[in-house]
Amino acid sequence: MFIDRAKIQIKAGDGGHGMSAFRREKYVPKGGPSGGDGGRGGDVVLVVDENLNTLIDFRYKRKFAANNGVSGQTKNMHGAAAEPLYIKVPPGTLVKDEETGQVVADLTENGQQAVVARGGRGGRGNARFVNSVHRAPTFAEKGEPGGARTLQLELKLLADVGLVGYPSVGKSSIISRVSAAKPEIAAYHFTTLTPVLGVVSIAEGHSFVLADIPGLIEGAHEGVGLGHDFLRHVERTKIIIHVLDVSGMEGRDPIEDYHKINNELKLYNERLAKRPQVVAANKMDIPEAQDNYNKLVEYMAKEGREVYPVSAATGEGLTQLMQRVSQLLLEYVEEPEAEEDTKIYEAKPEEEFSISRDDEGTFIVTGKGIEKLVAMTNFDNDEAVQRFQAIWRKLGIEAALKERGIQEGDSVRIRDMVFEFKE
Ligand SMILES: Nc1nc2c(ncn2[C@@H]2O[C@H](COP(=O)(O)OP(=O)(O)OP(=O)(O)O)[C@@H](O)[C@H]2O)c(=O)[nH]1
Ligand SMILES: [Mg+2]
Repeated sequence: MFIDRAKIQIKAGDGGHGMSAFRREKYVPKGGPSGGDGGRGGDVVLVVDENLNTLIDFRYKRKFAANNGVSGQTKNMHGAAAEPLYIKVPPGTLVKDEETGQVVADLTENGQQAVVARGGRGGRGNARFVNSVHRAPTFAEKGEPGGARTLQLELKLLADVGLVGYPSVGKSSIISRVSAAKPEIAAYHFTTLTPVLGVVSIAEGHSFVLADIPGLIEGAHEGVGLGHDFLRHVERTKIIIHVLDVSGMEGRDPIEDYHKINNELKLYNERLAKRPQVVAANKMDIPEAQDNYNKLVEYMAKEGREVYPVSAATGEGLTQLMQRVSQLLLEYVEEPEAEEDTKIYEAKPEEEFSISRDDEGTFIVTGKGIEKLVAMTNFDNDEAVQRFQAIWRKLGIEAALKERGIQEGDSVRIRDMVFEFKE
């Protein structure tokens, strides 16, 4: 089965902790502060590898974590930064944030990269907190936690050509004739449940990727049948082969089918309806087909569409059809991609804090800046706590809490830290 969606959990590395240390010098009882900074945590980076064409590997490995930065050392030695963790994805992978649904990256070109989680900054060592007032700070910052999120990966098949048509017109029979793909073929509708890709070789160095998708029926654009899920696979193809059953063995009129299917394409996406299309009149080996074919040729001449008589049963006409399609591909001029398709979305700027209360009356402070400060503060050290309080006042959190009526002794929670409010 073709897997084209995957969910992965990623975690960038935490920053290394800053060190708190003092120089030891002869004759100097307490030398200057000399704790080094921690190194940056590793980023998590997605990178396109053109040798991949499915997301199947993510079925077996779903969690990825980059290494943490190394902690700072004594003698002002900084900890090493961690290497980024690269995760390979196939071209055509659309990446969304699971929680917000926001598009994080649209990866199409070989080698293209997207940083999907940033490593945490290294904590600063105590040497960095020296100022005119504090000559010998004893505290250091902890490393910033690395970003973590769940990503939804979605692969739109990068097929050049799509086989489109009613169920049972012979789409799978055609792909199995012209490529090495071996999809199931049967006389009932919706035999094909997921798209199948095949490589069609025309001549040495000339090949294209053909996609066989489940049959479409009326209402497909709004989810009737199976087609809707797969129309997005056709979105990125350059040419459509519209397969019609001209044998009439199912009692339908091929010209009517043609209009119904094109209407579905149009309702799904106007651009899809404008894609170059060639008509394959299939099942020509059946005697009744000839009559319908003649009518079809006459009709399509007016429509300005090329029609190719083929039989997937005997193989007749398929070489000509594939050669023509290959020719059209060479002539194909890329449509300019809609701008939003290629944009890499930047993370939101850090928002302010907000205050809420839970059922027990605990004040809950949320906000990226303050949460980061809590994560990076070593609360075992009095000086670090003092620094925390100074920033906390500067951010206006204390004033905001008072405005909300906080009393001495009330609880305040930030992330997993709970403390008692004191003036
Ligand atoms: N006589 C004849 N039968 C054909 C030809 N092409 C396909 N068939 C038969 O038509 C039936 C449907 O063929 P499929 O290739 O499964 O059709 P499909 O369009 O892929 O159908 P779905 O996957 O259900 O959308 C099968 O019984 C095939 O053997 C042909 O050229 N001649
Ligand atoms: Mg099929």
